[in-house]
Amino acid sequence: MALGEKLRNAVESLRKATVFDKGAIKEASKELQRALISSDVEVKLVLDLTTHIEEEAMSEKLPKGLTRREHVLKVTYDNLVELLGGTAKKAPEKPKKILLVGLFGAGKTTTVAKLAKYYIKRGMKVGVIAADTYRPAATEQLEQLCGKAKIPLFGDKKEKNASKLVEKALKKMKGFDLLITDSAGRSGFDSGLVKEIKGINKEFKPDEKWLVLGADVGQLAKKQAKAFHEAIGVNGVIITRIDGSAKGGGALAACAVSEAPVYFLGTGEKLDDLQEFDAQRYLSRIMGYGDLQALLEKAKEVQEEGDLSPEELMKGEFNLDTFYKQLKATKKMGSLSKVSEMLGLKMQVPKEMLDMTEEKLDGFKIIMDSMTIQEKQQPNVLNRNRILRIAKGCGKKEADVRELIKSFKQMAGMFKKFKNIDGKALQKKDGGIDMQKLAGMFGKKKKKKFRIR
Ligand SMILES: Nc1nc2c(ncn2[C@@H]2O[C@H](COP(=O)(O)OP(=O)(O)O)[C@@H](O)[C@H]2O)c(=O)[nH]1
Ligand SMILES: [Mg+2]
Repeated sequence: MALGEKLRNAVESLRKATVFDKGAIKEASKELQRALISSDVEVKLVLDLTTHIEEEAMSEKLPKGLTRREHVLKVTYDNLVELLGGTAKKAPEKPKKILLVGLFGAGKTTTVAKLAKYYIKRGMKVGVIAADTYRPAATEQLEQLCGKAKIPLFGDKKEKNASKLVEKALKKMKGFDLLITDSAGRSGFDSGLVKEIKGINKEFKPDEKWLVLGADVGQLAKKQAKAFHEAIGVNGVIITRIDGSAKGGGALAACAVSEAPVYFLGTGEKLDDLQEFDAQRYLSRIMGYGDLQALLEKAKEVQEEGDLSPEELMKGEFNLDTFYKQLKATKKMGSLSKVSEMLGLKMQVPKEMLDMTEEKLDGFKIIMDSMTIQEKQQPNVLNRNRILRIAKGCGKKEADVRELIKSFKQMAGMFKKFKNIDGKALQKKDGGIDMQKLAGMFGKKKKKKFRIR
């Protein structure tokens, strides 16, 4: 199972949970530990991470505007982002010379061609140097990859000395914005390799020295990053085969602790299978969570709302909060159907609302938890963008959110009529309607006021 799926499963139980007590969080944290350890993330890092999450998740005070559920999810997400590299440095936009190094089979040669295409797409004139003189077929492999994409290449199959080859290449390859050099690997890090890449480094003088790692190295990435860094001063990392490896998490976390910025991920064998890496985007994508993004957006909107005064917000009077409280209160008294009959209101209340189940009400609550205060107080701000964000945030469908809004509007229409009688007098402290009072009033007036025309 790939990292994404494991993390998704682990967090899924958190997403679905309705209680967020210590036990539930401990349980989820254990699942997260299993997912990360089986992704080959170093055990110490995993334990640190889950301790953090547990502590923060149970914090006494919730951040403004977030429910406990949202808070726990956000804490988990933030900590995972940190583990996998945080908001690390972005790959340079206009590098001049890139040298790729790494062991056999890491994905260097493929990545040289991928990178060339990537920068060509960004308007640069890119050339490639085939400096793997160790493996006879290496130049041919690069020729094939570059041929397809018409990428200019310098190779010399007869030259056995890598630094001499680079020297020749630099004389030939003039007028390029960017040159990318491929280099040979070994099955393990050894002195022959060090000598060779040091030679290339001296001749080529690259500003960018990037280590290519296959995701399957897992936590060993740390050791490799250290060794290559000591040899030539690596300043970037590319992790390939993230698509097929179960150990991608371990490799990413290891690079994060080594403070080696991961610039790109290789996600397949084709030249376009190269992605800029950003821990935040990566996580929200692999975990399948549009809703994490939605959550962050909500947190932002809540912050912006911080400037609105509560009085201003309360102007709406009948809002989603009061709507929910009323429904809840009415439910307590028995079915809405019965209550409205008692009030002589039955014909006025839409059928869907009469049949409102406890379950539906709970669903409404979950949707409302994903709304900001302003959205609940002034539902007219709910445009399509917000509706989509809310739906993602609570894992419901857009139609569910719209249903809540529709029911609310229907009730609001009725509420206007209540108000015409004496709405204020009926409002209880908790925002609900004083049903007894209302019933009393309707006892006298119901026939006249609410006759069906
Ligand atoms: N699935 C997948 N395969 C890759 C990726 N990058 C490289 N490969 C494959 O890995 C193998 C080794 O790649 P190569 O570029 O020759 O590695 P090198 O020895 O470091 O030059 C080749 O079969 C590539 O097609 C990737 O991101 N995903
Ligand atoms: Mg190669």
